[in-house]
Amino acid sequence: MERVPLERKVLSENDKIAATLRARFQEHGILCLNTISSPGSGKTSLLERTLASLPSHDRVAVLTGDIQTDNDAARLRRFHFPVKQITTGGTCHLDARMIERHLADWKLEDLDLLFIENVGNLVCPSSYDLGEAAKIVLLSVTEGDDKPLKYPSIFFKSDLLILTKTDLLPYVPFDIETAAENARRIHPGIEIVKVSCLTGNGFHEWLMWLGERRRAAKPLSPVA
Ligand SMILES: Nc1nc2c(ncn2[C@@H]2O[C@H](COP(=O)(O)OP(=O)(O)O)[C@@H](O)[C@H]2O)c(=O)[nH]1
Ligand SMILES: [Mg+2]
Repeated sequence: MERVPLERKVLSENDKIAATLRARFQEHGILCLNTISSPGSGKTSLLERTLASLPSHDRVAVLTGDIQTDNDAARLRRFHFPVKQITTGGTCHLDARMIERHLADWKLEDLDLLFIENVGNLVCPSSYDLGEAAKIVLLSVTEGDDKPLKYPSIFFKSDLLILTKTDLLPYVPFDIETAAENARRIHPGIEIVKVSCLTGNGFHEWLMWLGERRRAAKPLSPVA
């Protein structure tokens, strides 16, 4: 019985920090995207291929969360953009304070795009606002097309669903249209792209979505 008020307090404290972060991101015209999925759905792979596609002068950074190891930061640093690992030491999600702390020595005026890779988990990260402009949920074709119905919260809260590992479709009983329908039953307006990080299929659609969101995040420049 004591649990509910305590959870509310933690979440409302998180919401306050997240609101401050969101205001700072907006002030600097930074698009912040929070990527969420089960462990192994391909978050780091998506970010690797995305970073590889961006020009080296692009003002992009990544915060990547895991319970242990800085393996993902090491993978992502190969692309020469600023990357920091957030190691939670057991916590199954990132929270806004972790984001605030790890941003402390980056100059926000040097950034246009911030990717957050959340800890692999389809449940807990959905409750923690990180100040992002949008949550992106990834679901790989090896996880089952029923998952949007089983874990509705994250599908409801995400602007975009990325169905990943589509190169494996010939080998697994996963109906991609059923997965999309299930996601739309939970969140009728959710946008959906289908990608393979192995072959690059669908990357054009993902990069188009990203480009549109980046343009929308920039304040209009004054007309001369
Ligand atoms: N076949 C296939 N494997 C993939 C794809 N994307 C990622 N993987 C593999 O899936 C595993 C987990 O990927 P990773 O990016 O680490 O997932 P994360 O835990 O969500 O960050 C790795 O072995 C990747 O090589 C894909 O599009 N196709
Ligand atoms: Mg990862």
